[in-house]
Amino acid sequence: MKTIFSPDQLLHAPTKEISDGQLVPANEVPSRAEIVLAHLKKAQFGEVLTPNEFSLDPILKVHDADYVTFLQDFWKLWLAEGRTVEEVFPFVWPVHGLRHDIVPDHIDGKLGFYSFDAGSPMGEHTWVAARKSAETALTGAELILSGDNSAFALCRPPGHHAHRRLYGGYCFLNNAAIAAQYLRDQGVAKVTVFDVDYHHGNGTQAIFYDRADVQFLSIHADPKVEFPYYLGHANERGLKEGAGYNHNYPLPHGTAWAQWEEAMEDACHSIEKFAPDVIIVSLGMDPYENDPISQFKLKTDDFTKIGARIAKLGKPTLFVMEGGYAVGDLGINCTKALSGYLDTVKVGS
Ligand code: Q9C
Ligand code: ZN
Repeated sequence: MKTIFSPDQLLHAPTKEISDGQLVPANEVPSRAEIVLAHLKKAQFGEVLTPNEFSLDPILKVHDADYVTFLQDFWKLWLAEGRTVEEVFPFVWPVHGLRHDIVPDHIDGKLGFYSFDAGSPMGEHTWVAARKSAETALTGAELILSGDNSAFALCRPPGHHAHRRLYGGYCFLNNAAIAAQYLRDQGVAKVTVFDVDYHHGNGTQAIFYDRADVQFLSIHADPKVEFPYYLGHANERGLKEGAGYNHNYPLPHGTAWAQWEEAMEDACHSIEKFAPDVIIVSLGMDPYENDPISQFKLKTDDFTKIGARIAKLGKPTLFVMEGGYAVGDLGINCTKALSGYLDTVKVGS
């Protein structure tokens, strides 16, 4: 299995985030990607390619043009306002009853308009890194199109929380959604996005919610008690043509393998029924028992089992990295998921 990664993805390097009422050290840091890369190399997992270059078109198929322009320009606007702080945070949002139809000119108004949390630091290089991360996913999609049975897009910053016109949850561009849409536009009829990150993939769900050509399934902590709080409930089943193509598995804090696996079995049956041409896995390693921001209890070997079960679905599969913040164990957990997949595919064929 080939891995795709660009060193430019390391340029987004937040040092702190807002959480629990204070500035705390950032969780979504460059070393996450470096440790995954180091472990894949150590395991002699396969070639590591840098992403191909793409025009903005495939990104603009998923994200609104004004949002992409904001991501490209916010640093300039921040500096123009005389700000010297290197990390950019919103502090006011157009929530219930406030207007959504006029985009403010001021940087602080724009930051709140285009975000849904205060926990996603941005800086000078965030756009470059996010764009490369999306191109990493797109290159993975190209590998699948050219006949590879699987690929690993080592995306960072992650993507699954980003909506068409909103950033949040450390995510700016929805890498998995951009890859799914690209596959559709290249003639792939049916795509499944299977999200195993600890957090609900609210952005991916919202992007495909009224569509029957992209199935979305997510196993995650119950939004009643976990970020992103306002999406990810079991009764969100899709709208219009998309009705029946969205599946959420909210699970309680403390969930360990047996309960997680039960949800995965159900999800896999729905995937089999949908019979996608390609599966994209939003691969978060944060269901891990030692993850600093998660309250699930998966163990390292459980990631092997996740990969193996996905392999049994028997479809070309693009793995797209999402979360996972136990940096010390992130490399091994990720490698386990991917080798669990690959070893099972090999036995099967
Ligand atoms: N006190 C992803 O895994 N807030 N994003 C955490 C902890 C946001 C996670 C606060 C977590 C976002 C891609
Ligand atoms: Zn997560």
